[in-house]
Amino acid sequence: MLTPRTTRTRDIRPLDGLWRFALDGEVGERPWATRLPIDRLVPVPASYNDIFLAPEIRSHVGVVWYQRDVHVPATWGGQRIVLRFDSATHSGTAYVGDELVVQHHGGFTPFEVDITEHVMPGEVARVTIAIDNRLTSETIPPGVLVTGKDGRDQQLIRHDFFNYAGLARSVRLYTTPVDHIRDITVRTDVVDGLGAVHYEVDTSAGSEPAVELRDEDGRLVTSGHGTSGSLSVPDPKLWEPGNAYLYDLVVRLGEGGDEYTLPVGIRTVAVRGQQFLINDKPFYFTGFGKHEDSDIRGKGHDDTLLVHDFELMGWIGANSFRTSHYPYAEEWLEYADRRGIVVIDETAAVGLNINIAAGLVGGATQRTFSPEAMSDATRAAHAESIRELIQRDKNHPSVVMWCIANEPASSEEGAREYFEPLVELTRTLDPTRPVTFANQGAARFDNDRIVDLFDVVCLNRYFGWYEHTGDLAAAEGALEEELRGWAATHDKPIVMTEYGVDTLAGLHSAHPGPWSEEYQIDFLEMYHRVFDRVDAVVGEQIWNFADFQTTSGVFRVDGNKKGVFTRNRRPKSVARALRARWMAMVAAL
Ligand code: GCB
Repeated sequence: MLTPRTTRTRDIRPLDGLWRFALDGEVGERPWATRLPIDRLVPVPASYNDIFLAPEIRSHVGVVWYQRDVHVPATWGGQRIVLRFDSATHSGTAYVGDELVVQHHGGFTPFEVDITEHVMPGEVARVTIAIDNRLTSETIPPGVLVTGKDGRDQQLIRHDFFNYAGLARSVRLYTTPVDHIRDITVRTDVVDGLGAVHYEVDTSAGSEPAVELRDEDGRLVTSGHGTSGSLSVPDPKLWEPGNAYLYDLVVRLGEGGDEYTLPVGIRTVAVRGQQFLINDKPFYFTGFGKHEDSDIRGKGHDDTLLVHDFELMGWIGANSFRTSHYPYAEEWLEYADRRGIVVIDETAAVGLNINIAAGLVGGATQRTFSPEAMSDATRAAHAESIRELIQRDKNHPSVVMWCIANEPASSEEGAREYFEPLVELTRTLDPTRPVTFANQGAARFDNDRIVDLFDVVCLNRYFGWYEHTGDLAAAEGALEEELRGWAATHDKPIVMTEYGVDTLAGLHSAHPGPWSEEYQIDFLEMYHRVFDRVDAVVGEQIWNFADFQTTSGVFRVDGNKKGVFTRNRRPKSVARALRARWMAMVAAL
């Protein structure tokens, strides 16, 4: 499945804007077959939750309906017409007119359907989609549905971010010729200074494509023929962190046939001993775990926020981020490709651990990997989420590693049996990128059961916050002991993919204690001292780039406040200290 682009042979009609909107209980039997009332409109792209004031919308559990009419251009006759949703969180069932045309599960990856038979160029078509936000043990991320004493459905989630839902990314109609390019896969390599672009083209009718590689000035570098092949690039300009270079791979099906242009960055990624190599050079990750999250929009994609977040990352000296805890809108990767920002790309498999709370506050534990919790059905959904992530993101040079889960119960019985086939699947789908998962504190170097299956040790640690709260001296000892333990037992690079403290912007203290801006500074300084003493540490990604919304609870005051920036992107005091460290690292390169 290719990202929709306009080319000589392809056109796009965006369906973003205001759609009619209703909760399931507000409509009759077959809402797609009627016109929904126009008294409530919802913007797309946006999560619907925070837009309206009615609590029954914000905390709705179940199905909502989106609908709009679209004029199919009269000029589109003879073309193949495709309806594409960049995401529907967490599952979508779409109708065109009275017909069900596509269903999709998984809230963070795209789906599309050929609707040529369902629409008439020059006429108006009615597009309706039912979106279900419910999470169960058979979805990724998993959740639990319970019925409250008042008879209402309640959604329990196992992750620390608000369960935003709806059409948070773009919706489009687009065309291709009938005989069209279905997919392109590229892999790049550099051998003895010679670049190689290996390509595979999947076409609908088996026609022979012609391919051209053009440089950033549009000059032809080299060309080839056929559904697969290798293009040699003498003196390649490499895609490098902080210094991106993108070629264009132009694919054509014969004279006047379908045409598609794919940006291609030539680079290599490898893990050697305790080093992470990009283009054969040791790479040190600086940056953040992020969220797609902002006021009012929830997880709604917004190019303004995208560009501003990259500006802030550039200002502070971040060279990377992790798409915690789900695949982000593809615009994030396209922009990272252009800006030379390195991405650890994560599935939505967050919360495969039913004992985290018990671990923090004490209490009875149960088996996570069992038919009652994370079962074979969970794993099947997890496998699908890996397939869809790699299918969508395989061609992005910015993506240097797949992260297939966040904080699973990796020290528990059953973890290995659960993960082994998933790691194998990931490697089969993409043999070129390292694979990792983000490890949770209860799974240490001496009791984790799965790390050896992976290439890089990614650790999420909160010494000084959830443990040794307020005692940075004790936290420093514990952190160093753990890092040295991992380094001694595993010949793999270590990236700290989470470390951070809730910090209330504006709270200052001469006795730097938790929640104050001073404590955030001292906490990060301490971690950085330790990282600098342990050679196997090849990266630091702070939790979190910005404050973000969560479910209400005694642990959270209007969301998680571990941001280096506030939710509306104002820097906390720590930002300058961080900038000084990361800029000095850039200067030393
Ligand atoms: C974690 C999770 C992240 C949370 C964070 C926290 O370990 O991976 O989703 O938001 O801790 O702040 O507790």
